Amino acid sequence: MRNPSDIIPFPPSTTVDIDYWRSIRFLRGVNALNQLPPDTGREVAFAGRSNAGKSSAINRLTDQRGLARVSKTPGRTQLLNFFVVKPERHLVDLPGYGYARVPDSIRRHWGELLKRYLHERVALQGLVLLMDIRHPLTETDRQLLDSCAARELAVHVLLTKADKLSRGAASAALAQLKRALAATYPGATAQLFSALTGQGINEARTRLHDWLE
Ligand SMILES: Nc1nc2c(ncn2[C@@H]2O[C@H](COP(=O)(O)OP(=O)(O)OP(=O)(O)O)[C@@H](O)[C@H]2O)c(=O)[nH]1
Ligand SMILES: [Mg+2]
Repeated sequence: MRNPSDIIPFPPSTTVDIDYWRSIRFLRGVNALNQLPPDTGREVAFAGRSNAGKSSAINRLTDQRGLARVSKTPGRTQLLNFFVVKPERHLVDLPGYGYARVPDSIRRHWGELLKRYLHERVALQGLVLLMDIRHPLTETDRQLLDSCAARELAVHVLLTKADKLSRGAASAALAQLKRALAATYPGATAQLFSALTGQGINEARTRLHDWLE
């Protein structure tokens, strides 16, 4: 028989000092593979459709308002933006996909850059895939998940803008997504997130910290 004193609690991310997140700094924007920082250490990338809330999530997670640029205009993040957590530890804000008004030539350039980064980057430990809770698991999301599955890259989904739905509807959307992931991408995990209210921030930080450290 187990008794409560047998249970060793898993240390929550709140044990990680807030300064760990606040000290994160912008390194540089990259628009060609030869501009990437050396492929050493560990990094975590943020991906998702344009406007899904990648930059907002990075700002919230790092507790820094203006670290990543947020815009009402989709397609704002046009580079692989690298942030330094500490030496040999990076976060990467990837250009959003699925934005119609980007010229074809530029879209192809980003598509190729993104694909090669995801396939070849050795330092990449995990992908945070952001999906607007009102439009989850689009065709492009699935393509990205397929790329990750092909190299057995760990994926954690943030269902963003959870504040846009009632609690009940948000929970239902999460349950539905988890069922869909279990069927096609077992191993991928998912949670609710809101950059507006801070919902899900500790859970997301715990995952990031596990990957980085
Ligand atoms: N209500 C609400 N709005 C959000 C949330 N996160 C982001 N937004 C809004 O959604 C819009 C897009 O956010 P961004 O963080 O710039 O999205 P992105 O994924 O970085 O977009 P790209 O850089 O274009 O790929 C902005 O108007 C944000 O204010 C959220 O959790 N709740
Ligand atoms: Mg952005």
